[in-house]
Amino acid sequence: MDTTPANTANLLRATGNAGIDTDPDETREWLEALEAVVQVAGHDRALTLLRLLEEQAQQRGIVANVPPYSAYRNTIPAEQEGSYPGDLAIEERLTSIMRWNALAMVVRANVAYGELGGHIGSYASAAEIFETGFNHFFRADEGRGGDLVFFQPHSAPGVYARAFLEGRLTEEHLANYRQEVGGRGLSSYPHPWLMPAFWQLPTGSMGIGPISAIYQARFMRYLANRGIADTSHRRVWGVFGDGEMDEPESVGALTLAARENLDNLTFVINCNLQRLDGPVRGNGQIIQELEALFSGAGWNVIKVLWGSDWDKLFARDGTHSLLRAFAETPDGEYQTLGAKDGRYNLEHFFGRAPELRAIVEEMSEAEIDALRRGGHDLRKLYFAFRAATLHRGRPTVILAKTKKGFGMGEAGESRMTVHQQKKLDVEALLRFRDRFALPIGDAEVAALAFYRPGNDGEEMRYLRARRAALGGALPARRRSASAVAVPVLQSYAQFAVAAQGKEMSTTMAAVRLVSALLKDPVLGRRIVPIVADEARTFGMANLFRQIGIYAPAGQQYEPEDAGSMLYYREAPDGQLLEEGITEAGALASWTAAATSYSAHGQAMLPFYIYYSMFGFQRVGDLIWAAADQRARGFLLGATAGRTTLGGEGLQHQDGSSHVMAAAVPNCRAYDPAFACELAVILDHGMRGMLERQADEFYYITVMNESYAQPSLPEGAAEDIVRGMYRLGASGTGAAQVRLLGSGAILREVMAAAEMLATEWNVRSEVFSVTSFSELAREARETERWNRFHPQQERRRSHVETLLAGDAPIVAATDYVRAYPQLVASYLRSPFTALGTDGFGRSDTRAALRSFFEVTREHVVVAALAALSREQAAEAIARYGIDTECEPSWLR
Ligand SMILES: Cc1ncc(C[n+]2csc(CCOP(=O)(O)OP(=O)(O)O)c2C)c(N)n1
Repeated sequence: MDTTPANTANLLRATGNAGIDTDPDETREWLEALEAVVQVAGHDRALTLLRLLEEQAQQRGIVANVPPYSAYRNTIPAEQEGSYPGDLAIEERLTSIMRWNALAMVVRANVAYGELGGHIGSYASAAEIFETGFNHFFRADEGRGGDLVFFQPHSAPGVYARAFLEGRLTEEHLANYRQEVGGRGLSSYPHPWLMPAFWQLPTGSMGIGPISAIYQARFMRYLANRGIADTSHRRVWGVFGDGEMDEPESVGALTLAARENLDNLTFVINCNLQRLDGPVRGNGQIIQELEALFSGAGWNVIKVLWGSDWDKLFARDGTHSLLRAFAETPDGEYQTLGAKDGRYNLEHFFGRAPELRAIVEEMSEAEIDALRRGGHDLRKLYFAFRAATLHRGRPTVILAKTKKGFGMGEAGESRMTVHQQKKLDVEALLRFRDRFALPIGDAEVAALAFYRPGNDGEEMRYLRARRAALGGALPARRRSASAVAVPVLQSYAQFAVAAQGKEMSTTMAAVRLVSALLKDPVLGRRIVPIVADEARTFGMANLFRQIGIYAPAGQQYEPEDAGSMLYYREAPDGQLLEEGITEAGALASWTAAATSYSAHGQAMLPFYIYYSMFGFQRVGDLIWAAADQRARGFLLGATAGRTTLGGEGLQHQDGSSHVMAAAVPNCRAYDPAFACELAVILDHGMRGMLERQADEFYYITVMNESYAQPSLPEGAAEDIVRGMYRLGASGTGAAQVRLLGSGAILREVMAAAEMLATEWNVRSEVFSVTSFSELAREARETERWNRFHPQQERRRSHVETLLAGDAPIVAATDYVRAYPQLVASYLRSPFTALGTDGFGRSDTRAALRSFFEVTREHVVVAALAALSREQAAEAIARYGIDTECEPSWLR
């Protein structure tokens, strides 16, 4: 090693430590001493000395201010690479074919329709990364469950291009890219809902992929530690964009992955230095920033920055001039260099200093132009992937430096606008063909013909052999798992279905139901209770002891409450996932468990119980992705409603989640008032998801208000599931008014019915609405059927059947009015909705219900207002209702 002062100064500059060496001669002595130790006693001895020195320096209070990243070069030195196990020439040719078909797919769709969108530049930058995975690492099912790969969403055309070559997709499929409506089309991004036998993991919303990959890898370990499935040979791969890493979800769970030693997880970040509008870090270096971030979070970091042809340049560079120049080049400039030709690079990069120019003295401009970044070098990528799979104890991130739009030349390579580039003229296509030496004629290029080499040719044989060696095709999605028997309701839910007026809250009932199900010999071990630091809040502390908290490292401390009955028990086979304060993490965990039937062939039943306000509103996009992924499980929103949580105030009181849940097509949402309703819904949901393999999930809100619970009315179960059942009537004769009550406000409505009968001589019928969204869904379907079948006998929806006739309807809920109004347009009668529009606030339940005008008195006034103005005026006066105050949503 060159230890001259000039060189050490260069090295310090290259690593961001310029100007700190005040005594170069002394520096040299130290460096020579180190060099001598390495020569004589070896690496280990040198390392020991360095550690001891560091320890002593720290004792002396000397703390080094070392940049949290390494020099701007490949982590794996060329001499450690070894021999390549594949055929590089064939793989290069295959990669070029993938590139062409992916590009043709996008350009075709846009030539034909001009409005379908799609991306060329991203896959162009990621092709070698994908192909390295496909040819050497991504293991498919093999009957034991394969790897799970989160693909960068807008690089989907590359995955389709490969599936086309593999014979899994036809030319017709490719021609129908982004035209899904007529069938036989291909989704824009990975969408299991729309391509259920193909895509496993939805990644279209940036940030969801990275956090989901981490919790998926964690869930694999959970399954293994609990003895449910052997996942030891399986990995989770995630190919993500460098721009995508700015999403909070992308980085929010990195430390969990390191803390739980997830060496079954590899991220490959495609660092093409660009995102959509421009550079990811024009004035900085995203790769160095990501290295600092990931290594700080405890990950193993492998940088793949320079291709093999740079190795000889580094070998010639005795003065670290390359590293120095790299360190001084911001990403914005790398992008410009990437967009320009060899001459420009010679002048503007190598021309910066004589020693830099000397390194490339013998090279032509064309050779300089052909220098590749590491992420486009199959060989460099292979050794990085391999090192990741061999690394033990920590997850690995591979930071692969690429060029956005690689190979697109002037039509896109490293251009600011490349992300939006969807059309290429014939000249550009021909240049692309030539650039990658594709055996496609001019006419075929102009026609954007897809290319598949002969079935018996070298490429196709290689492609098939590689995938056969890796267990088959990927991605491929399993659609079902063995059914899990659900116990009969009476065996575990008697306390709820025959409650006989016993007081409890529905949250308490939910916890009791789950606790009882946990004891079921078949289903019990498949239940995955999940909390985000709210187990005590929801009365679940008994589960700590009963089933244990999942902690792969066990419990290496004596818990403070060790002597108590319900002590905080952590165990490697703990069943409860205690996620801490991360709703996003908890939801990602829930999704991993809720899709385990598909990803692992093991049906699990997750119950994630959380503050309902921090669900659909806070992590709604993760819920949307779970829906896309055909999740099966329960989300328990506690606490229901805007007035039930009393003192908690504005940001905690939920009056809107049911409106959002109603818009998720496969989410079945309920707001039950009674424990018996809850039990029936739970039973129905479990049977659907676990026995009938229905791709739906349940959102159920439960509340913390304790009151007398009735037994399940005879024959009500079916209607409870459909969304509404008749509770009874007050007064005699035909009802003059129908009262609908839901969730926390049902009891106010029941009381109002009594008041109407006794105080106003008005007969009313009362209905418990367990789900306005389910009622609306069926009513919508019925309405549509009737519209399209005008000459057939009219059908009636459930809500229409129960609410036939003209008597006015008053519906009251603890949610915003838009929730009950979901059904209003399907009914003939006048419909008044009472709800909790506006910001929540702290106060008692009674005060809040009065504020939002959902008390029994308000229900009475609303009912009377629909019947008789005089009586309404009288009731307003009698109940002292302030009619001149501002409405709740303006206060
Ligand atoms: C949550 C979210 N926000 C915005 C987008 C739109 N979008 C799609 S790709 C993209 C840029 C991605 O950049 P990067 O991650 O660097 O990947 P590249 O395409 O450069 O490889 C954006 C903003 C999205 N898909 N998801």
